[in-house]
Amino acid sequence: MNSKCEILTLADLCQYLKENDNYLVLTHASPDGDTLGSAYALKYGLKKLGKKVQVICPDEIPHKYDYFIDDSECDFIPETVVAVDVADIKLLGDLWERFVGRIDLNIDHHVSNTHYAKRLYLEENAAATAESVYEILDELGVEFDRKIANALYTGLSTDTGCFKYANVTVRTHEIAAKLHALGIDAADINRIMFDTKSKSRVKMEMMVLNGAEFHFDDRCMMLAVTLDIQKKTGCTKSDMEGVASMSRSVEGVLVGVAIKETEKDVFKISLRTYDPLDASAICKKLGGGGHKAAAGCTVNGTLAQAKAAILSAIKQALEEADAGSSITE
Ligand SMILES: [Mn+2]
Repeated sequence: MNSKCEILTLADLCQYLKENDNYLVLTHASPDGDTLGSAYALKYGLKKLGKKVQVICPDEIPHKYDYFIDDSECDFIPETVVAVDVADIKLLGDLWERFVGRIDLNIDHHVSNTHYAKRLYLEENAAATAESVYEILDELGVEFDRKIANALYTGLSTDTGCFKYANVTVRTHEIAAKLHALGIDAADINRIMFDTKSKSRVKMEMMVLNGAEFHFDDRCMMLAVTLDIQKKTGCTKSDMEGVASMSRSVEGVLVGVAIKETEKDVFKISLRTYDPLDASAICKKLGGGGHKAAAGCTVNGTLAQAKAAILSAIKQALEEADAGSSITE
């Protein structure tokens, strides 16, 4: 935690954005709809105010986001570095060492934010960083257009599982309604984001579900996407998004776990939890973090060791939850 990190109000933030220029906007690695939608909406909005802005993503951007990505006019030397939807400097992936101590501003909504930037605008109750970016551009007096609206709607929709998750608030719907009014392609966006799968993804799901494990009276469902499965099905990094959410459809499951082998003996673990479990608290025990209902961590070792580590953290959380409920009953 950086004590020198200045916490900004919306007014401070807007002042800062007006006073500075030549922005470099960074997304997190393994980009999702929120980090990309927020970054590009911020870019298009600031450009309308006459600023120069370019976005850099540490990884290749999946083609499914093409409808709101425009990387033209990037010929300038960046001065002000902004990270959006990036809770920890290490989530910049291969770029993190280059930007350590050099992030001027961080706009985020993760409770686990590590305050690594010089300035932070953090709205922990926002369902998506895109909600904050909407408010910021509105406060700056930016005239919204369809391109901005498509980017922001993508952020809202993807971080809320198509407006289904517990993080959705009245404000989420209000902002979505305002974006709708700008003529966005909501149905097309949601089909691309939620209903369209590659054949490799379908094959991967079949293999992963075949090996599904249930623990703790079937309250925990665990799925593993090993390197072997990835090789056999040809699934890409973006094909592996949202595996943990597959647990949502299984009756009685309180915690869904997806274990992805990213390289030999390195496992990226994603958790989805339902009340009263706190995914961020469980992942924190293994050095990770995130949101209450969705979080992650990385474990090194064998697959068996990775499974044992996360199961032990979950077991403890379930025991604590059981103890808590017996007190209140
Ligand atoms: Mn987000």
